[in-house]
Amino acid sequence: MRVLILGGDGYLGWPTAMYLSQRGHEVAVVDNYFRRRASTELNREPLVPVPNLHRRAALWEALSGRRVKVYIGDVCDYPFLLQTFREFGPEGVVHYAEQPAAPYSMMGHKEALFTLTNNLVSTANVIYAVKETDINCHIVKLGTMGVYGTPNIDIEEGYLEVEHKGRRHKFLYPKTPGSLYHLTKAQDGDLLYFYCRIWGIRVTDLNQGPVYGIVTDESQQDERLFSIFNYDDIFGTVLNRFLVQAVAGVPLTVYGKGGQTRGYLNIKDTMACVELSLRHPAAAGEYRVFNQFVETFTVNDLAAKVQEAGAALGLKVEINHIPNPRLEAEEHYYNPAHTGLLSLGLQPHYLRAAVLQEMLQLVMKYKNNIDKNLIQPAVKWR
Ligand code: USQ
Repeated sequence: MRVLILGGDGYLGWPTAMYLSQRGHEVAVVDNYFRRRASTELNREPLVPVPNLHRRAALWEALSGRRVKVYIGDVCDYPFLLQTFREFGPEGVVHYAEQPAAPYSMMGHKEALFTLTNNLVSTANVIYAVKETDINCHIVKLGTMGVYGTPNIDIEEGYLEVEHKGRRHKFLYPKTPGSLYHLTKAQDGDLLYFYCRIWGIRVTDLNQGPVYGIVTDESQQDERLFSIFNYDDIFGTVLNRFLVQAVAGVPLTVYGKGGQTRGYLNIKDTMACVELSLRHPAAAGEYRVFNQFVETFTVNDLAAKVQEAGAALGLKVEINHIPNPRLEAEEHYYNPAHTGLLSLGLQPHYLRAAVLQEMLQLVMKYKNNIDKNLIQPAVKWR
């Protein structure tokens, strides 16, 4: 299949490119280097420096004999995007080209407007490019579990059947996002659902939980192929941060009570979920939603696991409850469905002690790169 990956330089984009390329798909990546620029501007460099996309594609080709095409440009620039679609002719497009960090979106007016504009205009451009070039091109958009918030009832996979005054109707599941970033993921989903109904486009929205992991089978062959791995307070996700904190000897930063529960997955499972979705496309006019995670944990569970795995490696890991910079429920009910991807054949990687120890050992190799100033949260929700 010919697959165009938008946001191909990011934490998920580049490993997805290699994963699909390794499996015989014809892959092209698009990126405007926003994430790299923002990391540099905010002095939040990733743990391991990685070469630019052209160089990574050349390295990958030397290693695998497979070519990944690189387009540098902005998905919000419609003429550029349309030209890329015309040239490459994708049968599937993976849309990762959004500003992905909740704290970034809550920094201030500039970052809020950037997040809103980038995430919605990019999605609208993808929809128009598909309509203009090939209405059957399947859009796989990365969503987030965070669109649902933490309601006091079970979370279904995308839709909720409601009975009201004796009649029944199926609606999109109500959305209660907890950051502006998460709100834009609710809004881009609404946009896609609208154009599924109006133009009959094919869409899969992958409502993903926080991802952890440093390497995939493809990237572990050469550190220059690693993902952009952030552990800072803005771009780092919780478990990745805890791994680095454990190695740096900084007490783990549990926000508030630590009862916040989310659905987690290994970066290797993200790759598999995206490929499964591409191989089993949504029908014409279908807005298909999968909840993309494999197991749920509280922040306290994660901290305890990292502490235990660290102890096995001789690391003394302390856990610190610090004031929560976010506004979120710190103890709540959480029971989301996640059967769609399993029924397509996903074979989950679970967060076992050995997996944690392997990740800690890898971080230990780069211990000297850790900047301890990047760990405490600097962005508050209000
Ligand atoms: N948390 C801590 N300590 C930390 C960092 C985070 O206690 O040092 C807590 C947060 O308060 C939150 C939970 O851990 O309750 C998850 O935080 P996170 O930073 O790992 O995840 P989040 O900001 O929600 O965003 C990440 C990705 C985003 C993705 C989302 C999935 O950055 O792109 O959409 O995970 S979800 O969380 O299900 O919405």
